[in-house]
Parts: sequence; structure tokens; C-alpha cells
Amino acid sequence: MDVHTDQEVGRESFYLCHYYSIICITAIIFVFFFAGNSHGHVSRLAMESPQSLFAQGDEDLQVMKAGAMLRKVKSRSWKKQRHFRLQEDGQTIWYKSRWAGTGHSTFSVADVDVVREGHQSEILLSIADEFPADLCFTLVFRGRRSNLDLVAESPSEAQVWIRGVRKLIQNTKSMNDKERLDQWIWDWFQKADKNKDGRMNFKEVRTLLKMMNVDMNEEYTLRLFTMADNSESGCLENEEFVQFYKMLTEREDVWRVFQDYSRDGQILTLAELEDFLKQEQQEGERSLEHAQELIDRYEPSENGKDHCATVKEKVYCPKWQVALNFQTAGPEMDLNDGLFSQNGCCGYVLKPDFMRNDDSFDPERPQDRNGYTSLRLSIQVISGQQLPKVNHKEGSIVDPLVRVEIYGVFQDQAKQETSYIDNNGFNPLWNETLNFIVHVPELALVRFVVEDYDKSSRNDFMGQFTVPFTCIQPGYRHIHLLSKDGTAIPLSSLFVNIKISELTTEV
Ligand SMILES: [Ca+2]
Ligand SMILES: [Ca+2]
Ligand SMILES: [Ca+2]
Repeated sequence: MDVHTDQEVGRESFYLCHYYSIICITAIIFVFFFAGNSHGHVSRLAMESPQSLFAQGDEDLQVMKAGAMLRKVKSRSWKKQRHFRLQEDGQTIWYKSRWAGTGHSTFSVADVDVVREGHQSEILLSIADEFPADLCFTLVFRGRRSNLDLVAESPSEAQVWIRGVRKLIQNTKSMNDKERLDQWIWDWFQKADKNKDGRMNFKEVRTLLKMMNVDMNEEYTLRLFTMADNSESGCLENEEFVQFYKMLTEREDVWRVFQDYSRDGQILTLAELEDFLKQEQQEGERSLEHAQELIDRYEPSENGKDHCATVKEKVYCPKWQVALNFQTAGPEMDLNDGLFSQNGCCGYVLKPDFMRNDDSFDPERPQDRNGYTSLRLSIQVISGQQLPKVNHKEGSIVDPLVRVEIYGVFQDQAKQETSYIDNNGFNPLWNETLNFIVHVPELALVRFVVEDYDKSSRNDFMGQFTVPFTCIQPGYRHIHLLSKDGTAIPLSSLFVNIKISELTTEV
């Protein structure tokens, strides 16, 4: 278990944040992808990766695409030549040893946090006598993945890689939501276009769905495919594929929430959105302001404006599609929302008041402390989005379940889980509510774990997210899942509705 209990840490005056996985419960954000009119007027996506387009115009990146031999260093005695190159997508770095046959490794520049120049790691420092600083650099990854220490053949070669990777990181960071989504769709397209003709036939689509962790019945798949194939060519080209992807990612669960708050089911007015933020998200005073911000941000795009006359102060809901944009609410945005932000991101949080100033607190008997109130935490686990695969075989699809675990004082330790959903890691719907009583919320951690159910062996871990109870915001939220090594799993999330109330009656 990678979460420390709070009895352990609570006795210190301060407890360090990195005991916790970084937190990311993002505010709900409505983005309505405008399907436009019946002629399938969707935003254009050239079937070319945005990163790849970026890479085309840059000299360093061209050199990286051609590839180079770099020495990978793991210790003073382990330093081996590997062939590194940037792949066509302008995003993936591929490397292999000369002896590895077809075996190779890859990583995405999106997972690289920074590039350090020179002897800026213990390992590179340990070989400083052998390789001068101007040949050495370190790629530092997000999460718990270990650094990659590299030595180039010449200082100029080192510079190409240092500058190149930095540019790619910068470019990834500056991509807007639309570009990120385009990149994402493009990546899927590349993976699924087995015969590399730049079009998606029905067989490729079937394979794609399995790669995306969904076992969809053939008839329904064919229906979506036919709907998306506007040109009736029997294949999905460019925009048609985008259309298909959008149909796949339609969100019934979100649509229902929208219906609850929209009087006519088409439009959410400023007042209705404010109402939603106040009632459901419990945003209080900020609701109106936030509602206005959301509307300004997600008002119909140019396409949408053509279609429906724009009226300020309204959020439109297209007839056939409501999509929530969690895909793109990436880790960058979320990381700062967590525990660190409680105290200006300085890396530690003050121990709760009652533990510093109140002798009546005994973790074994929380009821005895002054001002004790316990809380009811009710988590409706609604749905999952694009959960990761456990087994990379194309035909293998997960049977996901969600378990919520509470860590805290002895009385608060608890676990509860949903049932599992057969064969659907793409858009499973649970709609199950898990209830907990928390006696010392200040010391409680809430961990969401997703597992692949297995009847004949232990369940497999799929993803998790852990958040201090005090950082939980009630309401409809998306929880972005992290992998075992603590890196974000792109687009993978749980949709939940969280309610916290004071417990008035004895249990
Ligand atoms: Ca094809
Ligand atoms: Ca077509
Ligand atoms: Ca299974």
C-alpha cells in the first residue's frame, strides 16, 4: 500500500505531501462539441498529428527523427549504446539496442517533465571523470518513473536532443484543448489503420474498438459506422472518423445531468447553470461568476454559431451530442488543485488545528474531542471513461469495478466496492452509491481504485487516485486516474457524484 495511515504522520507537526499521490479532482467542465447541422458539419481534422506538423519545420527535430546512438547510463558500470529516434508522430521517442532484434522501448515526450543539462543526476555525476558535462543530459519523467541518463557522442549532438526535447515538451504544454483532442484522435487513427491507407474500414474499426477496451456488438458498431460514413464509401475518411469518435464518446450519463437542470433539454441558461453549480457542486457565492466563466469559455464555436443564433448567457446543448471535456483536462491543470495548493504548493501542510492545540484529541477515541462532528460521505460511482487495458492483447477487454478505500484513524478505515461490469473498459456504467462515515475528516485519505475483475485469479490493478478528504469537492466530478508509477493515464477517468453531509443521528 502506497498510502501511509494518518496515525503515523499525524504525530509530526507537519506532514509531507508526497505521502499522498497527487490529487486531481477537477471541476466539472461542460464542453459541447458541436455536431452542427445534418450535413455532418464538424470541425476539420487533417489526419496529421499536430506534433508531427510542428516537428516538420524544425531542424533539431528533423535530426532527432533521423536518429542517433546515445549511451544510456544506469550506473558507473552499466552504460550501453542505444539507437534513439523521434517517431513520425513527433511525440514518441523510440529506442533499442542493436542486439534486441525487434524488441524496443518507447516513451512519450508528454511524460517528460524536464530536461537537465550536464551532470545533474547522481548517476551522471558518478561518471563525470569519464564523460564531460557537455555530452550529458537527463530526462526527468513525471510520476515515479525513473530518470533516463544519456550521453551523446558530441556536444553538438547533445544540444540537438536537449533543445529538441525541450521544444517538444513546450509544444505539448501549449497545445489547446482542441489540439490535444486532435492529437489523441490522430494517435488512435494511426494505431487502427492497419493497412496504412489513411482510411478506416469496418474491420479496422472493429479492431480499434477492441484496442480501446470496448466490446461492442457488431450490429450497433455497423450502425455507428454507417452513420459516420457520410460519403458512403464504405470507409471512414478524415472528418468521418472524427464524427465516429465523437459518437462513441457520447455521454448518456452527462446528458441526464444536463436534462435535470435544463428546462427545455436543449439549452442551459445562465440561471440554470448557476443553479446547478450551487445545488449540485455546492459552490456557494462563486456560482454565478463561475457559471458566466463557463459560458464564456464554452459558448458555441464558430460552427455552432452558424447553426444556432448566439444568445449570450446560454450554453447550448446539441441535439445528439453532449460531451464533457475531461479528455483534455490534463494533469497539468489538475495537479495544482490538490493538497499542495492548500498551502501555496510549498510541499507541506500544517497539521490540523486540533492536533496542535487540543489535548482532548485521541486518535482511538475521536468522539471525545472538542467540537467533534462526523460526516457522511456518499459517493455515487456513475461511470468510467476510457479505462486502460490490463492485457495488451487486442481481444482482451477488462471487467472493471471501482473500490473506494478510506485511510485515517482506526474507526475510519473502510473499503467498499461496486460490482464489476462485463467486458467494457471504454464506457462502463455502474450507477452505484458507496456510503462511509468519517469521524476525523482532517486525517482521512480517500482512494479510488479501479480493478479488472477476474474470477479465477486476483483482480488486476488498472488505475487509482488518492485525495485527502479535506480536498474533496462535492458534486459531479471527474477523477483522473493514475497508473502504478503515478503518471496520468490519458483520458482515463471516473465520473462520480459526491455528497458530504453532517451526521445528525447516531449510527
Ligand atoms: Ca485502413
Ligand atoms: Ca467515407
Ligand atoms: Ca477480467
